[in-house]
Parts: sequence; structure tokens; C-alpha cells
Amino acid sequence: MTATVRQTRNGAVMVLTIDSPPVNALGAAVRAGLAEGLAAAQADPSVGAIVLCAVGANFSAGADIREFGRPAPRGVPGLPELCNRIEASGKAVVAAIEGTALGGGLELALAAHVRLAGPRARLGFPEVALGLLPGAGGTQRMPRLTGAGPALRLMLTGKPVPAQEALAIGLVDAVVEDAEQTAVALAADLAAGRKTPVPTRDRQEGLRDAARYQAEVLSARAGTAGRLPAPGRIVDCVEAALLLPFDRGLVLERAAFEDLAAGPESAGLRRAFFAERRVAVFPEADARANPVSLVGLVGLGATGAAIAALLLQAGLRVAAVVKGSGPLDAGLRRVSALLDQAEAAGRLSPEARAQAQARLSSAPELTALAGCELVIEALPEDEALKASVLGKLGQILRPGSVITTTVSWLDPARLALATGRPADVVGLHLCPPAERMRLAELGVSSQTRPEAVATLAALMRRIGKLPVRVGAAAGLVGNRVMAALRTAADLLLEEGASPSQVDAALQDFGFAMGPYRALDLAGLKRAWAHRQRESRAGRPGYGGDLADMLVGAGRLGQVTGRGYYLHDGQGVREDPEVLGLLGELRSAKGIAPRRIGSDEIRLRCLGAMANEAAKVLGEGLAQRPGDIDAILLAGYGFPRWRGGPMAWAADRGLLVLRADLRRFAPQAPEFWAVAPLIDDLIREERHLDDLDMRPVSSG
Ligand code: HSC
Repeated sequence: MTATVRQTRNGAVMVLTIDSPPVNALGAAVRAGLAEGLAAAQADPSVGAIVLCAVGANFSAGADIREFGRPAPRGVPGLPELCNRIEASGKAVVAAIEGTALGGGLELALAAHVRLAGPRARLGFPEVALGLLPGAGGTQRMPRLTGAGPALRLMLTGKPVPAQEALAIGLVDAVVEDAEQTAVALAADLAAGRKTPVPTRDRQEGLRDAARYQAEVLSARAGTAGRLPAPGRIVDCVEAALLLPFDRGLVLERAAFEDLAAGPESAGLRRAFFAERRVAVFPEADARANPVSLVGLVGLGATGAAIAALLLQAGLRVAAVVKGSGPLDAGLRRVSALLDQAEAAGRLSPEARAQAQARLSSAPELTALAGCELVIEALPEDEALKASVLGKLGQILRPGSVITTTVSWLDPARLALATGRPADVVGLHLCPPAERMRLAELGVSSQTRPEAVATLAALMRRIGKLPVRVGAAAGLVGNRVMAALRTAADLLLEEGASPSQVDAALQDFGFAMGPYRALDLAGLKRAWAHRQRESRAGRPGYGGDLADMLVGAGRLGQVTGRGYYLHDGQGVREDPEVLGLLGELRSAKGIAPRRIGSDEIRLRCLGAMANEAAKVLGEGLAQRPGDIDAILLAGYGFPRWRGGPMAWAADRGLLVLRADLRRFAPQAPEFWAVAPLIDDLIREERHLDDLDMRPVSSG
């Protein structure tokens, strides 16, 4: 007997219980255990029926994603084969689904003859988020039960449905209070009557209305025109469930799955999946997170209001402090508008919205925050203003409360000193729009106490953010890496490219928006102020000259109708005036413009990001390459299916990347200087991926 699957007897019923923490993924050992249990049940004449169930919060999270791309162990059936064996069992198989049944986990249940779900069960096909499709019969079995519409919805959105909805669409046969107990009783009945219900492959109810089925396929196909291949292949397979015999449909599904699993898009998405999970491991992760129910918020600008709205929606109380009745009213209106949006989107019921609003209080003075367990200072990027408020908070707050300072480019370690209690301070960077972007970078200094980090991380998770722990430093990690991209882009403009060429090349790579469109949207003022500060501090840096000329000409971006582009009634257009300014800049620098192709644009921009990321890693500001990828994916619109800038660098290879950087260096030697970490890894014959596996160290 394999330890990951327990075989127990209950009269004539053999119960096979999957017990493979943390999520009951269907790796080789579990599949072997299930196959063994199934064979034992078939061979034993005293067994009349079988129950499939699991322990823990998940029935099963599906196939073990770590096994993809590795050779299958000999003698262990693959998941498709295992599902076929379950379905072909002469003895009835009843699946008892408690918790989540995802992907291959749901396919296992679909191969059973009866499915019972507990009231809190959730069922779904998240494969599409990994660039895959259900590859163990799901695309052929589910439509036979539910028709094309529900099957396509689950497979194309990747979102699980709760038990009652699964019942309504015909995905499960009943929702019962204790799924395992009921399954055993039902299996005993089936065993007594020697009955095996119709296997899913022979069920027809979902296929009967062929015209409707085809219409649903057609309408789903219209939405699959994007960059990723999986959605189109899902639609093909679901269509095949109607048109082809079951076994031929399985062959088609298998081929599509193997194609997708071998493709670069799925590789990138799987990498992103693991990177986002690995960020949960950091030196302070096991420290005690203080319970938080009342959060103080200083400032209700765009970021502050977004944080307030998210906290209120998550059931927390918020005490906001804003100086002046005008700014306070404006801030409260922002919070209300965000709660309205949440209600309109169905994320809050009208009652929940009213309750959320009632949990918000406001005051003009910081002393109102004395009772807060955690305070978030969300004032504009003005060091003197922030330092003065943080100093007062340091005096007002009880010992043990956590002080969070939101930063864009300011160094949270420096700001922490202003409180007089730096151990309690954590920096926080949220990307705009803060109500939507998932990233929460936590800037931790050598003085920060672990409980403060754990408390803020837990709070961020509660409001739906992905907390990534980084070292406290100016710009933290994300802004620094993005600044390198912008510098590389600016240098390309000086050499001959236009803003629209750069944007098009990066959008073609998969960025939602190129850097100049993004700058126009965010406004040019903030980046300009940062350059001014850097220049005053004796760190002038490369690039930025055109941006300075634009700001000087009052072109502040979309808000003023003009920035890198013209924004008027005719949309966003290239502006000859900007190209003229660029010409002047090149002449002043004595640069003869050259034609630059899209490949070179991408290579330079991504090379600059990867090199900066390697510097950040070498400085110990990020724990792992995957953390940097997670930051860029969750906060900065880096295309998820590309895996992130470090994934890009790993694919390109460090030697090739180093040669690229050396080639670019003459124009801006300090900027393109190869990160010492890249040289070290090359010398030690190691790879970036090796650093993802190293244990995290504190400090
Ligand atoms: C699939 O099923 C494909 C099949 O259709 C076909 C296969 C056919 C093959 C044919 C061959 C030719 N695998 O998220 P958490 C790890 S594709 C491996 O923090 P939670 C995770 O990395 C799969 N590992 O927990 C972490 O590990 P760490 C479709 C998996 O309670 C730990 O488990 N399924 C894993 O917050 C805890 O994870 C999915 O995409 C997996 N499938 O959430 C489901 N799933 O501690 C993905 C998790 O070492 N999983 N891990 O860092 C989830 O959505 C969430 O994990 C849950 C639990 C909601 C299940």
C-alpha cells in the first residue's frame, strides 16, 4: 500500500483516501496509490463498490505541476490513463468531494460514476492560467454532463464554482452535508444492487441540444483571438466532444495538452505560478503577526483612499487622518466612489457597502490614531512632510503597533529613523491604481522587527495583495528595475528610435502598455521630480533629457493633453513637435540617428531590466530571482506568460546576456556595466534558477 493513498474497508465498500499534503496534487506516488487501490478493489470479490475521497482542505489541486516537462516514472499510469481505468471499473466508483477539486482533481471525479460534493466544495479547471487545458479527459467528459456553455466558462475563465452552482449545471449529482459518509452509504447500496451507473463517457444529456452546443462553441471562439494558444485549443476540444467519438476526442485533447505543455507560454505561466507562491517564504514569515482590526491611515489621496476602500471591504475598521476640510472631503469622496465601484461590480452587497462605510471614521489630528494597531502613512512623496508625520506617530502610537510608510522612491530605512522607533517601521510600495494592482512590496530594513513585517504581510494578504518582502532602499525593487527599462528606452530615443517605436516593440513583447504611453498616463511630473532630486544628490544618471524638455514645455502627459504623444479627440497620436525636440536633442549631443529595429529595442530594454535586477539581487535587496519576477508581474504589467525579467534572462543565458551588455556599453558605460552577480554566476558555472532554490537568510 502506498502511504499517500489509504485503502480502508467499510463493508463491501473500498474507500480510497488521498492523503498527500499540502494540496493532494496527483503526482506519481498518488497515482500509483490510486491505481493500486483500484486494482485491489477489482481483484477482491468481497468489494462491491469504491469511494474516492481525500483528507485536508483540497480534494485535489490537480496534476503535480512540478512533474510537467519531466519524464514520467515507469510503471505508474499517467493521469489520463488512471481516469480511464476508474471509468472502466466494473464496480461503481463514487467521488466524495470536500474542499477544492481543481484541474486533474476534478477530472478524477468526472471519471467516477457518481459525484457528491460537500456544501463548501469548489470545483474548477484552472489549467488555462497555466497555459494548459484539462488533459485527463475533462474537455470530453464535462460537456457530456453539462453542455458546452458551462464547460467553456469553467475552462476559459479558470474560476472555480461553488458546490451549489456545480449541482445546478450538472457537474455533480448531489450536494450533501457529509460527502464521504453519504458516498459510502450510496456505494454500499450500489454494491448491494450490483449496479454500476452509466459512465460519463456514455452520458448524453449535455450533447442533446446540438444547435445550442454549436452556438456556444462559436461564441466562445470569438473571444480566443489573443496571444495565448490555450483558449483556442480548449474550444477545439470542447467542440470535438460533440463531433467525435469519445476516444478520438481524448486523442485530440492529449495532443493539444502536450503541444501546450511544451510551449513557451505555459513554461512562463508555470514559472510565474511557482514564483508567486515562493514569495510567501521570507525570513520573518514565521514571526507572530499581531491581530489587526483598526487601521490608521494618514492621507486619503489616490493611494490612501484605495487602501482605505480595500481595508473596509475586508471588514476592518479604518481611522483616517487628513488635514484640512477640503482635502478630507475630497478623500472621503474618493473612498465612497471606490466602494460604489465595488458594489456596482457585485463585490459588495448594498448592506455590506453600508457597513463598510460605517467602519470608516475620520479626524484632523494624528492623536486620533493612538488606539490603532497599525498605521499606514500614505502622504505624497515629500521627505520632510513624511518625516515630520512619522516623528509624531512614533510618539503617539502604543509600543508594539506597526508603522507603515508608503514610498515610491524615498528610502524607508531613512524615514524609519524619523519615528525614533525604526524597529516598528516597514516601507510599503503599491503600484497605481492601488485598488487594482496586486503587488505590495514590503521594504524591510536591518532594524525592522520580524513581527512588524509579518503583521503587514498578513494585512496585505487580507486585502487581496501579493506581499513581496524586499530590502529597504530607494525605489525598493520594482521601481529600480522599471527605471532601468526607461533609461534604456531613453537612450534608444537619443540614438534614433521614436517613442511610438519603443512602445510598439514592447507591446509586441506583451507589455500591456509601452513605457512612454505609461508615462503619459501617470503624468511626467513625478519622474521629473525624482530626476531633480537625484541630480541635486549628485546622481544625475542617463536619459531623461527629452522628458525634461517636455516638462519644460508644459507637456505633462495625458492630463495636459500633450506629453510624449498628443491626446485629443482623435485618440493618442504621435506628435511631430516631440520628434522635433528629439531631433534638437540629438543635434545638441552630436548623435547621428540610426534606424533601430524592434528586436534591438526589446533586447536593450529587457537586458537593462535583467541587469538591474541582477544588481538588486547582488545587493541582497531581493531574496530570489523569482521574487523580482513576481514583483514585475503583479505590479508593472510585465507579460505573465513571459515569466518575468529574470525568467527572460535565464532563457537568454547569462553568457549571451553579458555579451549583449558589453556591446551596448560604449554609449553609457556606467549604466550598462555588467552586474557583478552575473560575472560571479558565470565564473561559478551556476544559473539564475539556482538562486531560487537557496534558503532565505534573515537580515
Ligand atoms: C492539471 O491538473 C492538468 C490536468 O488537467 C491534466 C494533466 C494531464 C497530464 C498528461 C500528461 C501527458 N502541483 O497555493 P498554496 C503547491 S494542472 C504542484 O500556497 P493554498 C504550491 O506550490 C494543475 N504543487 O496553498 C505550494 O508549494 P510550496 C491545475 C502545487 O492553500 C503548496 O502547494 N491545478 C500544486 O493557498 C501550497 O499551495 C491548479 O492550477 C499543484 N497542482 O491554495 C491548482 N498546487 O509550499 C493550483 C499547489 O512548496 N493550486 N501546489 O510553495 C492552487 O490554486 C492552490 O494551491 C490551491 C491551494 C487553491 C489548491
